[in-house]
Amino acid sequence: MKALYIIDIQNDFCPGGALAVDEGDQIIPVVNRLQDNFDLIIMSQDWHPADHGSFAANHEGTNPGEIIDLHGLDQILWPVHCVQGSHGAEFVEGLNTHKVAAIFRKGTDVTIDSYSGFYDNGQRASTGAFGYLKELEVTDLYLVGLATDYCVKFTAMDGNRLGFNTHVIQDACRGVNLQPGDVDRAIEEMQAAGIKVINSSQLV
Ligand code: VGL
Ligand code: ZN
Repeated sequence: MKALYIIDIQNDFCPGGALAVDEGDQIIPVVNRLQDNFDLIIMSQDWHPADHGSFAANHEGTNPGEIIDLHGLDQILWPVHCVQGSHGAEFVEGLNTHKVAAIFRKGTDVTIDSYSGFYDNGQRASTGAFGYLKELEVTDLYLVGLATDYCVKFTAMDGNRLGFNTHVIQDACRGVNLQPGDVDRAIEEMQAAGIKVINSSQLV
């Protein structure tokens, strides 16, 4: 059984949003087309309380992009984004969500960030996605969405470690590139771990 996991295709990660990813909106037609290949589709949603510890605005004298120690973990500070109930946290309007069976929210604990759609950055709390996919006997995991060098990469690394035959569909992802080359390095890191980085044309 194979599953498609759509990562964080939310307004704040698209052009005009608070943490806009370059060309983030361009993956939407690709992701919509891809969905025909899957009988099981799930999504993640970055879903932060307004006082979340990953927001620079919540740490006096800091700016987005700086790294702080957040309860023992290195934390990159971000602009305020994907606040629970806000427009920025909503899925992008053009994204087809009719076939989506479940949505897993992450980043809800103010004390820790959560890039992966499986576990928080301390690998402590689970989103529930692993148990859900396991129960449905999913063996093959396909990932698309935003952002390649953060949430897609962390979800792929966890999925791979959890034993799924993990694929990242590269042309259905875009990255932040906080430092030039971050996306290329993320792709290399995923491939080195045994994750298959493919193109959507290899599916359809
Ligand atoms: C993400 C930074 C902060 C992502 C989420 O979805 O890749 N990146 N929160
Ligand atoms: Zn976030």
